[in-house]
Amino acid sequence: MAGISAGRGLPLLVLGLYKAPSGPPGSAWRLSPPMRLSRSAMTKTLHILNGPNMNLLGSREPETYGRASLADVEQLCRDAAARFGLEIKFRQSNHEGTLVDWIQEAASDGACGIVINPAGYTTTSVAILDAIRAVAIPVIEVHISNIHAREDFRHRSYVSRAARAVICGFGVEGYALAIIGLATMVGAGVNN
Ligand code: DHK
Repeated sequence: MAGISAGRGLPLLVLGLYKAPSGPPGSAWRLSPPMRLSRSAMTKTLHILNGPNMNLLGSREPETYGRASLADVEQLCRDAAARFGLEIKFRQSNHEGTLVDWIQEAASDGACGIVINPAGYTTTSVAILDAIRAVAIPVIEVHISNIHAREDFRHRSYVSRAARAVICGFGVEGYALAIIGLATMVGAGVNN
């Protein structure tokens, strides 16, 4: 059951994301920061984004990431979200810019939240941090492993500076925990 659509395809002016200049001619056009949709414009779709190498889950370093495949994680997320009457859009990319595009798309689609495992981009991507800051929807950062018990370079996350919450070390179950937390944050009721 989706809410009112965010009006994808409509000019930003119609969506109310742009403010016309009120000053004298030549004054700059302003973007109303950040991209904000009213609660009624939010859909019941949660976007779940996975970063580089997550496509190899199940065969990749199983002692660290376990044996569940990404398809297993998708099913786990679908089941967890369904308990709150939420749909999911589940995606993975090895490319930073694609992840940035998907964060922006989640906002323009009126997603009620994003769960992201930025994987290797966690500790390097200012672009992903900026994208999260540019959208007004709650973002939960998830890591399968306990990044703080691992190498030092994994400890400092750019994404954590903008995420509403961070979950790590619970294995793939962390995705379900993130969905429960996010559903609670956005006030979705339990279905069963
Ligand atoms: C996954 C990765 O690919 C690593 O780069 C992160 C994270 C940890 C995870 O635990 O899910 O450091």
